[in-house]
Amino acid sequence: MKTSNYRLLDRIEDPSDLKKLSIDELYILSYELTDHIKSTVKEVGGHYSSPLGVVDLTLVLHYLYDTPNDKIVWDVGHQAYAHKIITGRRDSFNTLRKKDGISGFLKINESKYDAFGAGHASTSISAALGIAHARDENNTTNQVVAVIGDGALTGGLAYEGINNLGYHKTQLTIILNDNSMSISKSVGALSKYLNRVVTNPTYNKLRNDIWNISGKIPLSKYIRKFLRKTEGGIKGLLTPGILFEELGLRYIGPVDGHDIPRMINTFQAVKKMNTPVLVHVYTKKGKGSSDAELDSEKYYSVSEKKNDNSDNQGIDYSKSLGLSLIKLSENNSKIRCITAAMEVGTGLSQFINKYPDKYIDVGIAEEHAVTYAAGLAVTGLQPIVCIYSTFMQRAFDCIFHDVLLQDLPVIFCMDRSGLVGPDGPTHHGVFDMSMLNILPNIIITAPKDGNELLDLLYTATKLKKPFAIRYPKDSSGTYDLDKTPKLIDLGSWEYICKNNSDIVVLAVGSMVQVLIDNKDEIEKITNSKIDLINCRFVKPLDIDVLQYISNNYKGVITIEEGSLIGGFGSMVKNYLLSSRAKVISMGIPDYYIEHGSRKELLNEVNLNIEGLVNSINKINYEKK
Ligand SMILES: Cc1ncc(C[n+]2csc(CCOP(=O)(O)OP(=O)(O)O)c2C)c(N)n1
Repeated sequence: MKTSNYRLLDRIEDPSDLKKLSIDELYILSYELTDHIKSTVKEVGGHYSSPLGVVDLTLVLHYLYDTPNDKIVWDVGHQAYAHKIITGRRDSFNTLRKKDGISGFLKINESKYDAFGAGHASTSISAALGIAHARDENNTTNQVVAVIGDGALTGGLAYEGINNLGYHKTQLTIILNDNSMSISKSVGALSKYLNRVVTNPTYNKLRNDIWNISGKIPLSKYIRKFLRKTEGGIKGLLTPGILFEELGLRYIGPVDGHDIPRMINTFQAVKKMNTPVLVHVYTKKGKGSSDAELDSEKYYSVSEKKNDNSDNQGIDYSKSLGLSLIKLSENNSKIRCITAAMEVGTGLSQFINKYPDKYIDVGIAEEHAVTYAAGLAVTGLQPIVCIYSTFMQRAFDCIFHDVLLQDLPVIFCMDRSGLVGPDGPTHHGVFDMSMLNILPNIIITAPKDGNELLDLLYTATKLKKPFAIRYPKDSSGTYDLDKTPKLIDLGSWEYICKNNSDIVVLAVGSMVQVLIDNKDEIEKITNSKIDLINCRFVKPLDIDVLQYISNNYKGVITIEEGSLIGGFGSMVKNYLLSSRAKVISMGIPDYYIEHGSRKELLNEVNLNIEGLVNSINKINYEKK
């Protein structure tokens, strides 16, 4: 289709440039945008199949709506690459997700066209309704549009928004971007419904026929009314529209999300409606990339192209978790695994193949995942919620009310704990320890490697207590496939090295390996010997060891990949208040860490050799 080196895309500085284009030119632009996204993301890494699926929809929205005066609120924001490119970020698009580059999601301080920040799912309808109500109060007339995927529509927050919208009616257009996929296959009763309406030719044909007949033949108004009612009845039987209509929204669709003229016609009509409308658009995830169209799950995101093999570090923690679950399930029929739409990311794929009946994907529904697990636990089953640290935040009250208050043995495997890198502040898992620390009944742990992850998981299944295990997005170091799991004493820390030095480092999880790898160098630079303890239990603390530390060390350094406020270090400091030891805590400071590579971000917050050297020097200085 592309015939010259000259790109239309290079003339698009902002959405006003779109409005001059013909339909044919919009199609050419769609092709160029697709090409630009494909080549850039393959180079720098990022989301792939989701952004490709909405290029046409994005063009139509910016072509018809008067952005940024009209507000487009994208859900999650991982799909909004075309939006970024045509709203002034074409030339910076190759800095996507890089330190000091543009974000992979949406940010109100990145562009006036990003009407609302995103990263976590299912927020768009609530945010858009807030914006719409404020508009009404100000008596302005701009349009508000929320774009939400069928995956994000599995989240409870979206229904809370719809419920509120249908009751307090106002102009708000919800575009349901339906590609039948979340990251994996979309789950739930609603996605079945949506699938039926998109693929059900009978209903679509019937509806068209009824309108054609009633429009063309000079019928009496009674017959027309009857036909309309009939259509309503048929629609009610066969489509999900009735669900939305009963909730107070007009349902329009389904509309082919790659048919630009049809979408333009539809949205021109929708723009005139002064009520809440849901436009059901069906799109092809990965559109324009044959690989991603065939397997959108595999091409959900792609990694940055590397010139060396530095990322080849063996198996990561997610994979270690999956293998550990398979191993433990061989002798434990009570294990049930729960994911909130993160099957691949949490390393469950192999487990699911082996134990399809011991696994459930509840959709993007973290609150439900936790309370559902509590329900399983109360019957004697052994639920394991495999969840990203950052997404677990949504379920805070469910953890408190449904699990901990009833002391139910739910196990939380919290992947992506710590700094995740390019996904940035919405995805860093830095608050889980602080969040859980304040709650009674929970055991919080962090393994130093894959083998210890297996042992902690095994211990959790034996203890039958609420139990959280946190681990980073990183290589898990050692994971022995044929290792026999062993019990770890509750609250016990492990001395990794003891030189009878007067400085001890208390390291949590990912930080233990950093110390093991760099201890010699650090000791050389600081001219000091240090002892090192693997603090695999964050709660309860190892009181015996702490008492020993209190009596025997002059300096204590705590180091964790988590928030300093309320984290491990703060608990240790609290315990050692009356000790003569000087305590320095290293961790994530009290601000939101932006995106960048994991290494760059760890350096930014001094969780590195230099930071440790500085801490040791400080202690040595005070000792003098
Ligand atoms: C609260 C929350 N849980 C999980 C995720 C991870 N996540 C990002 S996108 C996505 C799937 C979204 O599917 P859909 O809304 O249908 O958009 P699509 O990618 O199919 O275009 C998931 C599960 C998230 N961003 N937020």
